[in-house]
Amino acid sequence: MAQQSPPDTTPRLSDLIEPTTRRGFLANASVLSFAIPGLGAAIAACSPGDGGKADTASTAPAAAATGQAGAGPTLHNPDSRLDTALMKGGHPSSSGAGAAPGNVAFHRFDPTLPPLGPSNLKLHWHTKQVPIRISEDTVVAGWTFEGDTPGPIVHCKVGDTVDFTLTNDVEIPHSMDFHAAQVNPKEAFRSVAKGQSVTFTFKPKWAGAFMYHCGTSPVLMHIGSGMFGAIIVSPKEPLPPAKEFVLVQNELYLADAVNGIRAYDYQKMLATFPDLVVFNGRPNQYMKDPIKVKLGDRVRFYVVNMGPTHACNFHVVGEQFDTVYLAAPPASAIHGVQTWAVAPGGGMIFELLCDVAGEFPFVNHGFGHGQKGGIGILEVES
Ligand SMILES: [Cu+2]
Repeated sequence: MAQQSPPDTTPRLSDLIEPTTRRGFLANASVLSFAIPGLGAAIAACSPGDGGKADTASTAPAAAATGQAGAGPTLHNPDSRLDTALMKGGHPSSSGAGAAPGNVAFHRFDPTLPPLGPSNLKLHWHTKQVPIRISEDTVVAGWTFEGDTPGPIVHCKVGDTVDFTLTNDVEIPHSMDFHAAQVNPKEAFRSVAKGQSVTFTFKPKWAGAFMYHCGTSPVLMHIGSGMFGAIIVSPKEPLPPAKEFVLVQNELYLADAVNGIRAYDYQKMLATFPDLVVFNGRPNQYMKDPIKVKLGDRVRFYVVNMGPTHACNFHVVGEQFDTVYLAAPPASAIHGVQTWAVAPGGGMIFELLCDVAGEFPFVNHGFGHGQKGGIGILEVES
């Protein structure tokens, strides 16, 4: 496919993922900021009233097209004029999170479901580009909500009011899509440019374990670069008491390290062959630091699969789920389950009674993926 010449200052995805050029780009991107040269102007050029999206599209090959031989420029979400795919010069990669990786500390992502808050939940989040240490030897260039991947765990109940504002602090347009919401997506889930905010309100109608994510085009890139998390909606009538944990699975597709930081690799995302498959953003983190409960506890796992592409075939070695809620609890329960696949973009609730002490691995039983980091330990202490 014929490639257009890149503009003078704005990096394109196809350039950024080519190692030599990416190195050059990273060298140019100051360690003091995540600024991507030219993108500010590009966003401004794409803003509403700039003369029409057709012009923008004609000069900006959609990022996805760069990864698909023979595909022409494609608007993935033409109703959202600020979408990344419409930015002049094409789509950036997640490179540019240019802090010194040695200073980035690892932290275990706490899987504990936070307690319910007020029935009128007000959230004001910011998008941030930050380096995240996901293991001893790997720092990724994260695109995040609130500075981590996954983003914060939200916990509310059916009928609560969630009043949400997203402010975009970075050059790249972003947005928010809550799967627990029933709203007009063109309005509520629209992309916002740097310095702008979007606010919307919703009342979850159904209980369950839901995904949230950035829906800016190309969605694959934004989910694949870490912009996601879980919103847990409890039913009005509480479920039986349990130790409750949230496990978010996602795949990571990473470029080679440049200056100690690995960017997410969009071409690899398209190829769907992940480097890592992880729970709560970090490979094997609950192997080293297990999730601990007591003998006799009921454990409830809210398993939400961010994908972006593969299933989470959830299983606990040495245990059986006495209850799995396929959809809204409590009506959707099935019983006596060994393994169940949670689809990308989906969530399910898995319960077991810890009536045997020991160390129980919880895994993605699609073991090609379990082996890549989708495994942890549930430790039942007597
Ligand atoms: Cu985004």
